[in-house]
Amino acid sequence: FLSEPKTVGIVGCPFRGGQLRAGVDQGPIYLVQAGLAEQIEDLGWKVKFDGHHLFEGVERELALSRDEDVHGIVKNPKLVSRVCQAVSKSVEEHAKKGELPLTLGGDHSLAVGTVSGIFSAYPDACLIWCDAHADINTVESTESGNMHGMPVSFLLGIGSKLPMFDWLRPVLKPERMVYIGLRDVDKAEKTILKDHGIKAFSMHEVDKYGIGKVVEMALDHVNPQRNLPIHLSFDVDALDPSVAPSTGTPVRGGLTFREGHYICEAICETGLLVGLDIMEVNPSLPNIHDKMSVEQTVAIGCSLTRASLGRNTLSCSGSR
Ligand code: B3U
Ligand code: MN
Ligand code: MN
Repeated sequence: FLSEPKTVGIVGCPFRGGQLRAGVDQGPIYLVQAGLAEQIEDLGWKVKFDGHHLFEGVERELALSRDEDVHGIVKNPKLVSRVCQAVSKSVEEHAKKGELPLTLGGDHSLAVGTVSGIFSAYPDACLIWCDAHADINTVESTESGNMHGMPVSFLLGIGSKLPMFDWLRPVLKPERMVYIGLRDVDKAEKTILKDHGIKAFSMHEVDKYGIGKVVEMALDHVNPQRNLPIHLSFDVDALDPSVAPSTGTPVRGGLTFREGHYICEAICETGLLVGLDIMEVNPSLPNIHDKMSVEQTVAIGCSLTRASLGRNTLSCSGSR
């Protein structure tokens, strides 16, 4: 699916409007500062990166948004919509040029943009969502009102539509996606998953079958012939907090370092990866003084990316 020379387009998204904690907007800046672009080049890719997205007026709007940008209990819907529309366009443009868009978050509400952008370029794509959370709350079911807990329902077109998301087509079908790593799913989300028959491999299945079998079963579900383009949306909180501590909503009992990397390597090996998100790296958590945690989490964001793009030719022989 990708053109030669193989090119990654970095879409840096310093955005935090889908949740309440400050700092997650610094994630992409830290990842790039850690040398991510050079690391990808070292793997033999051409890298396009002309600076992080400038979401103009975001800070001002976040300050205002407390009273003005709300829809019921949903927080910042206008802002999230505007940012996601810009991200969608940028991801779609990269994808249509045969480049692989790598989106650096930022909070996971951004995936409304990344996934819609990828599916505009590749309507038959499938989605692998690695996360502790299902992020599938609807406008009706959300208890927090935080949009990073809702992107999947928006992409599927379930729940009531918000007027500011007029631009968004429900590009995703329930059978075209699969989760890995779930362990903190709201009651209402469980009902949604069940009602829509969405396949999920929670940590229980990772323990039961091992990560190798889980990834194989996940791919068998969304990509049985191994011929469809894959988008991987990786929330670093899928990993155990001992591995990736600097994230806004850590949940214990997560993926080990190797399990997380194995998922990326196995997807890389298919040669079908067309889009990648590395989300929810928050360098100002758990606290600003905890430098080791931040370095460790940023380093993991980089190494998951390398694993997805072919850490070395031994572990990745994908040719497409
Ligand atoms: N399901 C909860 C919690 C949550 C979802 N995603 C994250 N946290 N990171 C919610 O707010 O919708
Ligand atoms: Mn998430
Ligand atoms: Mn999460």
